[in-house]
Amino acid sequence: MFGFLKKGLKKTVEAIQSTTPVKREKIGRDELEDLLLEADVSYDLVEKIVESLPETVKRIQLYNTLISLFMYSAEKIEPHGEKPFVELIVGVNGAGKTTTIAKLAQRYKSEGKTVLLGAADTFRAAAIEQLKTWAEKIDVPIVYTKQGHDPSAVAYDAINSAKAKQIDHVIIDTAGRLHTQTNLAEELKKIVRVCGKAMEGAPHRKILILDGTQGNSAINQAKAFKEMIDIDGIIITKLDGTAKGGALFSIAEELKLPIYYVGVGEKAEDLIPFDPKEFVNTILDAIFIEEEENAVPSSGKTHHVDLHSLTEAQRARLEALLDKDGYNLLSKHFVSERSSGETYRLGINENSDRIEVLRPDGTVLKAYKAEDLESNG
Ligand SMILES: Nc1nc2c(ncn2[C@@H]2O[C@H](COP(=O)(O)OP(=O)(O)OP(=O)(O)O)[C@@H](O)[C@H]2O)c(=O)[nH]1
Ligand SMILES: [Mg+2]
Repeated sequence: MFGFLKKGLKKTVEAIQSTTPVKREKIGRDELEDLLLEADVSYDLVEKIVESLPETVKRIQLYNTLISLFMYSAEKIEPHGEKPFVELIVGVNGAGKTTTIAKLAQRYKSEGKTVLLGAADTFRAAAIEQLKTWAEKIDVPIVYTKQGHDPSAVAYDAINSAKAKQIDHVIIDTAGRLHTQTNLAEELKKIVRVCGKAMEGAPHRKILILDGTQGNSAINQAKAFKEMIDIDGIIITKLDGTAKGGALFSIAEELKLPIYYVGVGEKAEDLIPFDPKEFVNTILDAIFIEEEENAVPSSGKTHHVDLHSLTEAQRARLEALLDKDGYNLLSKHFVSERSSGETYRLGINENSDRIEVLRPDGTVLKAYKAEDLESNG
């Protein structure tokens, strides 16, 4: 598995190494800034990242900062209960929707699950044909209709057919573009509604497919889809063909959505579950000589809470304290103030053993004692 993502990130790693040809134990902040920009991490996020780091940065420090950007990747929706588990696939033209559907189907099949596809991109005849070809190739049933017919009807029939046959997974393709954006929004909303009529709770996951070669420019597009229908998570395609892998940091941070998988090629097996740790370590391996290191575990006592390795309960407690004071926890390193919309850095003061909300100039806005995270009240 590890080599697989490494292959997908080859171009991104090369871009980083062109900026930083020699691996080292520590890296200067300016150089770090350059290489993050080179990997297509958005400018704003690069600023936030380096702001939270010392003049010279060690691997573990950068690891902790980068990994915290993926905190939303922990929230996964898995199949449970009634069959089928319905997934609706959306995204702009050419993002890789149809190919990704084939990859997902292949994956579920290899896990011993049954799959049915719904060809609800009825806008283009070629789209239906393309999905049919994939269905034949990986040998799964497909529900489709003629070009121009109602895509919601396809979704409805696909779910009902799967219910009757006790099929585990339904994956529904959709059009990336219609005559207008409003048409597209209305159509997607209708498909979602109709899925819910065919089966309560469906679609269980609404997945947005983003073209990785677009880097950061995919973010605005993603926001548009998020407004149309409530997206649950993202799959990023074509990571193999781009040096813009760093955009995943900005995508995760901006959209606050989990990244389920990444596409690393055109074949049905070229889809890998996104593992934030592996992703961050692959990037760090291009910069640092040190071997993979994980966050230092907290001692478990109230003495010294390491912000980077808070337990679930501690994090929830910190979140509640911040919430009460008008802050939203964005990641382990950043909070935003609800009233002003300002973003502040979160840090641990090793001397006073307090967790602090810091202004850009380093002055303390608010502080929480480490032991407060241990109490229940
Ligand atoms: N290299 C590479 N190519 C990919 C990947 N995913 C998709 N593609 C290619 O991207 C192109 C577009 O993929 P499609 O799956 O047809 O995209 P789509 O979103 O369904 O497009 P429309 O149906 O036109 O909206 C195809 O040539 C795919 O082979 C990937 O992970 N890596
Ligand atoms: Mg398609």
